Amino acid sequence: MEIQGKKVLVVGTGKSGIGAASLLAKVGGAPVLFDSNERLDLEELRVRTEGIKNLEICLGTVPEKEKKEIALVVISPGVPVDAPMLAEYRERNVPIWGEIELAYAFAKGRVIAITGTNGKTTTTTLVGEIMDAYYDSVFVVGNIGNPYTDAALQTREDSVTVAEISSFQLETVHRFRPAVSAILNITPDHLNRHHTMECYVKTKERIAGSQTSDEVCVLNYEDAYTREFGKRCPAKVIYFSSAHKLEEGIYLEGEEIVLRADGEKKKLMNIHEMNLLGLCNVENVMAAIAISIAMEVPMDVILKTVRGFKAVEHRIEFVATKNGVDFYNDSKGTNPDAAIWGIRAMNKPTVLIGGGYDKQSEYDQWIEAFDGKVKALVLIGQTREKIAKCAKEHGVSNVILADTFEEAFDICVKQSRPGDAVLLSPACASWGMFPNYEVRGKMFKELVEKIGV
Ligand code: UMA
Repeated sequence: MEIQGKKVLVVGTGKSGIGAASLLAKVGGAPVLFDSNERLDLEELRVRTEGIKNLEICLGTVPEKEKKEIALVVISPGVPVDAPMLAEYRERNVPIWGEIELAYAFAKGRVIAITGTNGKTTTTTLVGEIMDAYYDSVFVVGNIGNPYTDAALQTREDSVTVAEISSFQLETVHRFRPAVSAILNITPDHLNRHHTMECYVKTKERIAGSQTSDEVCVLNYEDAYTREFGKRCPAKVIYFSSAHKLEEGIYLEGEEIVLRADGEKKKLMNIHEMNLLGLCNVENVMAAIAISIAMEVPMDVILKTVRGFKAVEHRIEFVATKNGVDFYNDSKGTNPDAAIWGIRAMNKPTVLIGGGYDKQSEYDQWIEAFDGKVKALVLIGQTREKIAKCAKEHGVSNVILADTFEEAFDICVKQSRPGDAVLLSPACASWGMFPNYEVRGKMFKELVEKIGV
């Protein structure tokens, strides 16, 4: 689509909206930056968008005169594709793109796109490091926190862009066609946004929607949804598995990660050579190896990078030992499934902080995974009563409600004894108490640092 001289409505004034407006201005479009929150500070927004030429900004509503001139709408990930404000543009057949689609339309080189309910950030970061060890021009973008639109115009024909892609971003991709895609797993999450599990699964599958047999899709053989998708995926499928010996693909045999290709079996590495905890990370590493093989990176480069790779911040991250108690920050455990991996990785009596924003999740499986390890469950946020009720139904007796994050932390310190662990792994998003999970995790780490000072 020709953008030159066209008016483009960019919805959302967060990182993605500003990145999209900036790209559009650079390629000769006329961006109109809009946010439905009319209470935003316009002056502050003008400062944040200072370098963007001829930018119009509207808050609250788009003026009628402006609406008629809009030739394209670009939405931020936080804007649902069924948002009522988009209906009139859809009726007029104005295309609605996500910022990923926009960035892709102007980017060069090959793209690796990684999605999944859990493990995306760790896998994206690891793949980014592997690509960086072998290729000259590498960009790591997307849901990880760097909008793709910020990097798109810097990419070259020989660039590799490693993109963490959320289901929110996949609602609005159309021609987006990665050289290698990956779906790590699909478990219930964001059902308030996608409404049904079926809809959530279909949205995830869009990552490979434009791929052909010339491209590759890496899938988890142990996840019923992704295994099934492999049968009808348009790309060439490479499976990884933590429980089955595959005829072709990468799998775990005892403690060894094994590659089987063209009938030949090769041991790649022992899982104790990794600096990462838990079976979920073994899966992330297997996916990263499969992606890197598809990107033609030599095996010695791949394995050297995997061996040197450390945990991503906020994902089962060891913070410190204070007074004999180990503190772990798993703020990225923003849904029950992610938090299951968090508690499974603990091998000591654990005081656990849970609760936060209500995404209408069910907590039974998470609480079942406590497996007698949780000596106290300290709950915060919108979901605290719902989780407390569920925990009591599952026989967890020591459940304590706190009003603030600081209060929850103090309770954890009082409840723990030398030899215990304190784990922040809330099974909920941070929204409502914090702007994002990073701020929540950083506050946890600051509170740990202050113990005994
Ligand atoms: N807004 C509207 N109309 C709406 C909804 C929102 O105008 O209907 C406005 C809000 O008032 C706000 C702005 O949109 O001013 C926020 O946009 P956004 O929520 O898309 O936030 P960004 O700062 O652009 O961040 C987004 C991703 N946010 C979400 O998906 C909610 C970030 O993922 C991502 O890092 C960033 O783009 C860069 O690509 C965060 C996230 O929580 C980390 N992701 C979810 C997750 O990982 O579970 C999917």
